[in-house]
Amino acid sequence: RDLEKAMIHALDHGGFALHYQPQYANDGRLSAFEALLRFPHPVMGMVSPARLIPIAEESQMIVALGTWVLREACNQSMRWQKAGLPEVLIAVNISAMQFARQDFAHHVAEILEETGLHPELLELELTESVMVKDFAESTRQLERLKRLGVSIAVDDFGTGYSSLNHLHRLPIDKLKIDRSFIQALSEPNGTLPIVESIIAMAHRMGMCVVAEGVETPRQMATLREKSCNILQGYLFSPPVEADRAALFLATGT
Ligand code: G
Ligand code: G
Ligand code: MN
Ligand code: NA
Repeated sequence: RDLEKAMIHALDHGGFALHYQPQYANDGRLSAFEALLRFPHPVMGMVSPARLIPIAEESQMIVALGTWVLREACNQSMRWQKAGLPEVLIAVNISAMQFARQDFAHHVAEILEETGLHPELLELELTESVMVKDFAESTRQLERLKRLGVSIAVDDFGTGYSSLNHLHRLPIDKLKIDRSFIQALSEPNGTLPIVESIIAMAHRMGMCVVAEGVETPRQMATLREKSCNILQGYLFSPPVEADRAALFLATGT
């Protein structure tokens, strides 16, 4: 495949990039950045990670690419710190195949050590299905990660098959409500009851809640009123380059 070849080349030649989308606390303060993979292809234009990740998983390239993403996100965070900017949490998406590897936690530890990033400043985003696939093994993996001091977020929450019975036994810090629930928030017979329930449940379990895909002031107002902890979406900012992100950091907004 042409795209696969281009990706292998890009991995060796600095052809990938990360963009950063800000997340804001309920009070409006900048709370984190989610790192998102970008592949500017000379002919195909920007290729979406939704296409890249499956190709990388099929070809085993995902391990090398995932390593690059983690290391680059950690290095970027350190560059911001060294430029005198305030510390900020950085969230990195982890694919099923990365998480399934026995040595994944060890690998994260190595990257933290190599880059010098404090583990408290790193968050790993995993989907529900990834977490509950092999429940016993996932539990061990998550516990190893928690021992390092990194935090764990469930990405696209509400769209998977996971039973709550499984989820409540895992060491999870945050639920990210899938954007499909946020988009239908204000519709008649919409998702407000579901979103309210997720927030209440998460809080009772001591978890923090992030709303993904917030696009309108009305969604923002509702989510704030319902005590959703963190908001992310185009209303605030799309994913941006590191230099733009630094400006957000400098002002705290
Ligand atoms: O950024 P965008 O909306 O195009 O992302 C599309 C999908 O790709 C999202 O589900 C997102 O979680 C995923 N994605 C983006 N960057 C990464 C990455 O670095 N690693 C993994 N595994 N998935 C990513
Ligand atoms: O699956 P995940 O939550 O990791 O997907 C993140 C992707 O969602 C980002 O790559 C970004 O491009 C996209 N995204 C971020 N904010 C919004 C939004 O407000 N609306 C929509 N439709 N997509 C968004
Ligand atoms: Mn995500
Ligand atoms: Na995702």
